[in-house]
Amino acid sequence: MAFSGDLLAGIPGESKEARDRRLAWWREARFGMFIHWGIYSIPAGVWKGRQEKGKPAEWIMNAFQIPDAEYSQLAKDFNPVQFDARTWARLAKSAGMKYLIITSKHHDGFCMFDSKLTDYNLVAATPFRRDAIAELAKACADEAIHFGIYYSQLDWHHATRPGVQPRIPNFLKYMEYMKGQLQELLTRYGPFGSLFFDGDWMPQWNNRRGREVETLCRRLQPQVVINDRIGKRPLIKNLGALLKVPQAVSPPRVGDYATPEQNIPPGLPACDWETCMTMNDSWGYKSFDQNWKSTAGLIRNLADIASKGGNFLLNVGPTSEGLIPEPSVERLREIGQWMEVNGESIYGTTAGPLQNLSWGRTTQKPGQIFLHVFDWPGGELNISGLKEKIQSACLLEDPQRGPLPFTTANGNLAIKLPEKAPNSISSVVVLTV
Ligand code: H79
Repeated sequence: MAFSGDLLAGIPGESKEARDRRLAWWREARFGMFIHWGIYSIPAGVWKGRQEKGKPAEWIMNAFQIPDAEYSQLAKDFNPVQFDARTWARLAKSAGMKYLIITSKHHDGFCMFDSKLTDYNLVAATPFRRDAIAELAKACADEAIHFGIYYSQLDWHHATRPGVQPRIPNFLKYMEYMKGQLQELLTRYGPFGSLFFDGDWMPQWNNRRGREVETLCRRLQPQVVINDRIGKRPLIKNLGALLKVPQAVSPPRVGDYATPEQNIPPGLPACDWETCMTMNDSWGYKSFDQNWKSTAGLIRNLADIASKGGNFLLNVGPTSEGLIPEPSVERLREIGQWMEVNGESIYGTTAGPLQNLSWGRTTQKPGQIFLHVFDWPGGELNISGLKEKIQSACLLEDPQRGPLPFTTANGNLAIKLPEKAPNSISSVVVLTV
């Protein structure tokens, strides 16, 4: 496809109605699992006795400037015999996650699927000899979880050295390789929910090349949802990931949705977006990183993100044995318990009518407003600024959904609450309007 003129988000020429239909499941989902898994899970952040404290585990090749000829030997030791795709898909499901995205190829260039275009893959180069992408695609289909893959266009296996901004010789040939691999993925593994590209900051990437790859992907799977890193984002969005500080979110130039990384936007974005985030400080498994976020923090992040109309893609980094670390499993189970009771305040909601609240967050659906109360006031919750006329109020934690008494006066809503918070992390009051 020839490239000309302004780039718009989504598919050029696609109607709003068609786009809304295509993204409907994704907007409804609100919560997904990210999986960073590759041969970097063997060193797990330690190389020749030295711990890498700054960069995440999947960046070890770059962190220690390991030559590809040396790094690629890790494949011979990759044998995750404990890997069970069904267990991972069920764990995501039990956490209340509706989609799952796994690394098919990270920056190191190692392919986690049975690619015919390189032997540097899980089936040809490891004693494991199984196709993890195929097994997960099947498990997700069985568990009714939307399946997606991460694909890094940055590739140190093809670059001259594992740089932050590497150069890939003969880039046109590499483009054909990438497109060939995406063709393999999009034709052999069933329907994909979404595609997560990464590495758009590399000097050789640009919007025209992004459009070219996007066009191929959409020709093969017209319904697929694609992230903004298929295009070339402005530098500031990359810096947000690096500094982990909130960055304003703006509509993608190419692709369907924006991807703040390790941060939640400060305001209310006017486009589809998804925050991806780690539970500790690394995406890939890092043996010594115990800086785990609390379950409360993660649940409040989910509510915060939903209150601004975004999705939460929460990461796990399985070990080289094929196991999701216990601290992650524990948090996912606890989030699942909260979602079991309070999920309707998250799924299918849009950004809340009230923003910048001191005590919590709000989300909404037609006819309902959800008040996510983080700091329980005890006795009474006072809210001003709601335009809607309130018909009733109750707590999602209350199985009987008994009505909470409330009064309205001068645009102020006062809801009578039990003294003690029903949930110490976030108790949700649902208002019928
Ligand atoms: O896969 C995970 C990370 O490995 C990957 N994205 C998530 C999902 C990631 N790698 N790096 N980063 C995220 C942030 C890095 C930003 C930088 Fe830059 C790229 C720092 C240096 C190069 C952009 C360009 C900011 C400064 C220059």
